[in-house]
Amino acid sequence: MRTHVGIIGAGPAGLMLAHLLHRKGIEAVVIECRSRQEIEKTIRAGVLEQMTVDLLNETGAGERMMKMGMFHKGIEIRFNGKRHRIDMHRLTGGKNITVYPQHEVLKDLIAARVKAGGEMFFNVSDVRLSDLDSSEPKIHYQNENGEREELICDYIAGCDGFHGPSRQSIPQKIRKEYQKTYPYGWLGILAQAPPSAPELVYAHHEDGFALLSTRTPDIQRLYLQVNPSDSMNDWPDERIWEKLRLRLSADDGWKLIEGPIIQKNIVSMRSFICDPMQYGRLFLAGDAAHIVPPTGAKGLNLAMADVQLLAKALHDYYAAGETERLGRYTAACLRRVWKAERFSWYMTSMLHRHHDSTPFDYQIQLAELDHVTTSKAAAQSLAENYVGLPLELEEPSLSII
Ligand code: RFL
Ligand code: PHB
Repeated sequence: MRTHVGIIGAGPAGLMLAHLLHRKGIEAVVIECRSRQEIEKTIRAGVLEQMTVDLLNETGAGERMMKMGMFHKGIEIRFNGKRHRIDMHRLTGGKNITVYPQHEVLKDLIAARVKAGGEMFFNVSDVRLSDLDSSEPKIHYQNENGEREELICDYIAGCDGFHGPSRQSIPQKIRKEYQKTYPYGWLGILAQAPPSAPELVYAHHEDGFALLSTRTPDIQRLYLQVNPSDSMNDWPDERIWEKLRLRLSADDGWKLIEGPIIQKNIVSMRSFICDPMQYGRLFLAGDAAHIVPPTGAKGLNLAMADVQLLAKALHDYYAAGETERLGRYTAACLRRVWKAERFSWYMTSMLHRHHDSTPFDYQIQLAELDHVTTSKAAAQSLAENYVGLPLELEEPSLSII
């Protein structure tokens, strides 16, 4: 089989890339190791930046999001029993965030791909990449019937997440990897209960971090800081509610609305960057190239930003034989990715409880929380990062603030 762009992975990065390429008349084949059904029900991200929302709308995939999504103009930061609202809309000149679950975005993008008649193969296995530094890079895999396939491409997009084979296909001596693992995990739950608050609440408490998010008018999404080595057996439902009540408590009598827990899992927290994001004719996008801890709500949004740049660069090549933008892909992505890494690390450090921190460190952390909730400049910086930094397609020759 032959195609222009072989895409490994049907997550946000792979599916959005296929969608953008189709709209530019560039042929692509998507291969995915999981089933469509599994992809469409895996619970992950919830927060979309304005730029992601605009991209879905501009490319005709935003209709359900505009009906079902929840548009938030601010977030709340809670600590020492006090509630502080960051008015992102006002602080950023009118930008919002949208809460719309990742698996719903994936349903919309899969539906768009099916409608476009684009090729997409689920349940593949044993995926390998070869000839990356030639003009005919190849993807070898086993299809869902157990037959070996070879996909000959002009370019390969490695959109296969953190554990996929694409990044590992870049020779180790060329890859520089930066990483940080955090000494805590997040226990995430879905609870059948109406929203306890109109906006997201990020709570710092001496006992640990908690986050109140939402999904639908009847379902809440909540997270708790836990030990990364904890298992679900350590967290019976009653213990989860007890900790959520404690960590989200406020002096003004605010009440957490509780309900049956319908899903729960624990994820680890890490920051990771692979530089370069390109080798020969392989281009990495999304979690395959970089991971952020979820506190800044940036992972899916970064994946969407990468593939916008990649689609534009591939369009330059197919429309005009121009490869300059493909050559600048790593630099263009990583400049913004590092800023999102910084912000995600900042939110994580500011909001979690570090059990080995000294009393001095802890007071500094509280001072940071106090500063960001009382200084307009600090709140504005948080807001502009949270709603998403602009996607700079060109390198500025002169920066003026
Ligand atoms: P994905 O979503 O991991 O998709 C990769 C796809 O590749 C497939 N794959 C393979 N396919 C073929 N062959 C192989 N050998 C393959 N190996 C893997 C996988 O099955 C999968 O379908 O990566 P992508 O597209 O880069 O998207 C990244 C996002 O999924 C991720 O960054 C976000 O979920 C992160 N994230 C959040 N991001 C946000 O922007 N806003 C949020 O509010 C937010 N909240 C979160 C999050 C991630 C979380 N977890 C679970 C880590 C909250 C949580 C709890
Ligand atoms: C979510 O709703 O899943 C969510 C919200 C905010 C975050 C991370 C995840 O920072």
